[in-house]
Amino acid sequence: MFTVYGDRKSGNCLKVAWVAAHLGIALDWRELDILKGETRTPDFLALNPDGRVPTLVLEDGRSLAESNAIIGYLARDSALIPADAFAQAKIRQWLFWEQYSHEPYIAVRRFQLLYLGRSEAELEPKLFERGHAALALMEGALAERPFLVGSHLSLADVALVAYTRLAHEGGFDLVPYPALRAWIARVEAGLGIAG
Ligand SMILES: N[C@@H](CCC(=O)N[C@@H](CS)C(=O)NCC(=O)O)C(=O)O
Repeated sequence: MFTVYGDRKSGNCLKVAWVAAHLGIALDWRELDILKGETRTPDFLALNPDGRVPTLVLEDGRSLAESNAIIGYLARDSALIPADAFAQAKIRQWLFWEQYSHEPYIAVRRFQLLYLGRSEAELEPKLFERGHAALALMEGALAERPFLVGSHLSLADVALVAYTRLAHEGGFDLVPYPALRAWIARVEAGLGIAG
């Protein structure tokens, strides 16, 4: 069985829990509290020198970090990754984009407001501007198709829904993004997670 070190407040960690549940993969989930520094202990750093969750550990002791690498590994050979090479490349496009152009604004703003207790005035304006730019880009894509890649739920949807569905907790109003809201509901239904 796989062991996963994670924090259920984290969208990055929830991606792993959702993919495993969706594919019927059993996980031994070890909950760590990032706010208490539990990812920076010597024992945990021996597993992942980057000191972050999620971290997956295989039965033979090998470990894997980075949420999108982990879900890609768990979902290999599943319908979450279509066989078509271009569709696979599009999924990777969304996964890289999520880490560079979406999560650093939407998830970080949520973390600073919700967990660090900062006020809106204390936050860098760039987080709000670039977060909305990411949401607008997704709205444009989802106005044309039901899922990010093709017409079925894929790993791209799992990765992107993690923080998009929590964007309101980061101060992002989703009312101006109707296609995005409909997509969130579709992905939540596909993954069987509460709306
Ligand atoms: N790019 C990484 C980000 C991982 C990450 O930043 N994890 C946060 C929780 S969302 C964490 O472990 N923070 C604790 C720390 O930095 O000590 C991924 O997608 O897995």
